[in-house]
Amino acid sequence: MVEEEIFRIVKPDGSFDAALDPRLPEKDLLSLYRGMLLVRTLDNRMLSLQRQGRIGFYVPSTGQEACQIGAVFPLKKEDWVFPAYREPGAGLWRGYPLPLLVHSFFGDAEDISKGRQMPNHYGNKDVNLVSVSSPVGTQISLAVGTSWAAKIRGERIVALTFFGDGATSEGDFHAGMNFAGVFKTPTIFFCQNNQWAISVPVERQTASKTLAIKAQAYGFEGVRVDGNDVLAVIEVTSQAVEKARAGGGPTMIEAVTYRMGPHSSSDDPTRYRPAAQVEEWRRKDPITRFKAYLEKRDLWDEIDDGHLQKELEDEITDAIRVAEKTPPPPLETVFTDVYADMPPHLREQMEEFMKSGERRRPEISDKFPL
Ligand SMILES: Cc1ncc(C[n+]2csc(CCOP(=O)(O)OP(=O)(O)O)c2C)c(N)n1
Ligand SMILES: [Mg+2]
Repeated sequence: MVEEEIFRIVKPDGSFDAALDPRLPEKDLLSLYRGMLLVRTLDNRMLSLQRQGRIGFYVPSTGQEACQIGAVFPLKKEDWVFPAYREPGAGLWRGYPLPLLVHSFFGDAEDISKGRQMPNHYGNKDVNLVSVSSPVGTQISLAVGTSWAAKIRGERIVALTFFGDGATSEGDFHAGMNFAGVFKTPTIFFCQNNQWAISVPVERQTASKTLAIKAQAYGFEGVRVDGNDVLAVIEVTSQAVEKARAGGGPTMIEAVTYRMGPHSSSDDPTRYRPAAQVEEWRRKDPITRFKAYLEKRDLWDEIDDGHLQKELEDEITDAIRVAEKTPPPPLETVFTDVYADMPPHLREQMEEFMKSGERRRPEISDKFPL
C-alpha cells in the first residue's frame, strides 16, 4: 500500500466495499457496536459528572471509539497494551470491568491504584493494560522494551502502544521506532492522528507528507487507515499483529481520526478550532457510520438501538451509584504497597501522618462529597 493512501472499508454513509469486508461473525459486529457506544455514553456521563464537581478531571475520547476498540480487537489476552490517556475503550474491551473503571475516575477505596494516580490514569494488570501515560510519548519505549523482552524469551506475544499525532514530535517516539526497527521487535505503533495536540494542529507537528511515512526511515512498514472505520482498523491491525507474531517485526499504523470533544475537561476547543472542521468530522462519526453499516446488513434497527442505549445508561448509572457511596482510600494506604515489610522510619512517618490526617479529613470530605 502506498503510504499516503488511507485504507477504508466502510464509507461515512455505511456503504461498504464487499470485497474488503472481513465478514466478521454477527456476534462480534454487535459487540463492537456495543463497545463503541459504551465508550461514547461513558464520556457523556463522566464529563457531566466533572461539570457537577463530582469527579475531578476527565479525558474524553469521543470520535476515537473505532480506533481504541478496533486496535485491540485482534489482540490476545497475553499481549500487552500501553495506552496514552484516551483509550478507556481498549481497557473495557479487554475486560476491565466498568464498575472498576468508574471507581478509578472517583479515585476511591475500590480504585485499583487506591486514588494515588492522577485522575483518569487507569490501568489494570489483570488485562495487561499498563497505566495511562500522560507525559506525552513515554509509553512508546516501554512497549518496545516489553516486546523486545518477549522476543528474547521466545514468547509469541506482541505489545501495542497508542499515542497521538503530537507524540510523534517527542524523542521517545523516534528512539522507540529506531530500536524496534533494528531489533525487529513485535511492536504495533498505533498512532491516533486526531488532527490536534491540544491547540496545535497536525500541520505544525511535521513537514512529512504523513505520519505513517516516518516508519520507512526506521526500516519497517507504516500504513494509514481510516480511524473512523472500525472494520478497516481491525483489518490493518490484524495484519500487523500477525506479522509481529510471526517474527516479521514492527508496524506503525496511522489512524486518521478526529477528537470531536475537548482535549480534556479543562479545555475549551472553540477558542482554537474552526466550527466548520468539527462539523465536517461530525459527519464522519465512527459510531453512526458503523450503525449505518449494521443497518445496511439488516443486523440492527432503531428499536435495538433504543434498548441498547438504555441498557448502557443503566449500567453506568449503577456503577456511579456504587462509586459515590464508596469511601475515599484509607489514609494509611499512602504508605503501603511500597515495601513488603514497612521499614521503621516509614512506620514512624505513617503514625505521625495518621494523627494529622485524622484532623484534616472532615474538611476534605466537606469539599468533595464522596
Ligand atoms: C512531555 C509532555 N509535554 C507536554 C505535555 C502536555 N500535553 C499533554 S497532552 C498534550 C498533547 C498531545 O497531543 P497528541 O499526542 O496528539 O495526543 P491527543 O491529546 O491528541 O490524543 C500535551 C502537549 C505532556 N503531558 N507531556
Ligand atoms: Mg492528537
